[in-house]
Amino acid sequence: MTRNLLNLGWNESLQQAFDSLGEASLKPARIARENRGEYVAFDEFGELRIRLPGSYLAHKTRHQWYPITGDWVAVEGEVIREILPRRGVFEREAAGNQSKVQKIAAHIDYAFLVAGLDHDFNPKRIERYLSLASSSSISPVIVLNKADLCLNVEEQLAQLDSVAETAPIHLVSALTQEGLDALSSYFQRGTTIALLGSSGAGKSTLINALIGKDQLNANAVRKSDSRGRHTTTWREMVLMPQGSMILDTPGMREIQLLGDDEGVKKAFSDIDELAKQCRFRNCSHTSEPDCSIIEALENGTLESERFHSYLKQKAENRRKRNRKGIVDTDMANVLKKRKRKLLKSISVSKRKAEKQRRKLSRSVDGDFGYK
Ligand SMILES: Nc1nc2c(ncn2[C@@H]2O[C@H](COP(=O)(O)OP(=O)(O)OP(=O)(O)O)[C@@H](O)[C@H]2O)c(=O)[nH]1
Ligand SMILES: [Mg+2]
Ligand SMILES: [Zn+2]
Repeated sequence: MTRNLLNLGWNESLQQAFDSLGEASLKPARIARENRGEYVAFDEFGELRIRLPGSYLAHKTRHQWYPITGDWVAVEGEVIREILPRRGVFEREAAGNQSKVQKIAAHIDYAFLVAGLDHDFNPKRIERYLSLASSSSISPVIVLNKADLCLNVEEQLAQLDSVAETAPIHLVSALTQEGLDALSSYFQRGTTIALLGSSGAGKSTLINALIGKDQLNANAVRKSDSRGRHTTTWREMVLMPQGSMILDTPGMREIQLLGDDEGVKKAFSDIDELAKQCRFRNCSHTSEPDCSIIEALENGTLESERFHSYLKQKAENRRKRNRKGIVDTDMANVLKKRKRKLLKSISVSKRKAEKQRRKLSRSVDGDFGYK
């Protein structure tokens, strides 16, 4: 095992799996990024571009598996021949389909759940990320970023009491570098760390601070609500100077976390439970008698802020659904118009051509007439 391979996360069990392939022409490589059907990978000599064999691409549906970021593969030249057995797979529910899981990355040791201590701070969301990350053999670590912006850290930390038992919590600032030293214990040679968290939490900034140069793009958040701009658009693994790998991921869109009313129900299960106890099934929780939500709001068991964000999320979903409808009909109209225009231009050019032809034949006749 060479030093370089060890830095990439190569280990004894991968070596054994690789040896059992028994092909002298194969070499191990680790996938750092997918790029339009190609893969950017690292091997012991550096970066290389690899791809799936042609036969594979021709029969897409026949194959059950595809390489994902973080995968170890056996390559022959530039062609991927095998994917080595995976461990530490990070997966999540596929967008819009709760019953399907989508594999995001493989061979992950730690998942850093990055949350900004600005307006974006949301303990429920952290819990949800935690449940995503702790489904496999990955150790979750909560990284509360932007400590420099937060005056009431104690208050925020108190809200995380319930999750503190399942994951260590680190307070950092990617901007001032405060608290970054404590993270270095995770960066031992050969470990792979994936960063998760909403857009604008500062994942890319944090990686840049950790590797000590601006390798990844970062972008300002909206001032009004600290929402990010989805700056990172692909998953990308970077080699750290200490000999470990770090994976930057795009902030998941709210729609993927709480994409539909099912998602809202999951994230706000307490409110959902309460609503079930209202006298009326279609209770609007505004003025109805025997409304358990109004009751809970009054006696303080339900925080009005939480109920507010529940309503906001539901309204947001409704708006998204509507907008989709409008966009769809808009698109249909545009297409119709375009088609009409196209037909018109065809008939115009046909007419023009006919005119041209007649003119031409006339002038040719004329020519003959002169001779
Ligand atoms: N004050 C302060 N700002 C920070 C800190 N970390 C990041 N930021 C800022 O937060 C903004 C968003 O940072 P990014 O690193 O782009 O966030 P991201 O999580 O990678 O976002 P996506 O790529 O969209 O998922 C940038 O303007 C950063 O400068 C911090 O510790 N303190
Ligand atoms: Mg980013
Ligand atoms: Zn009610």
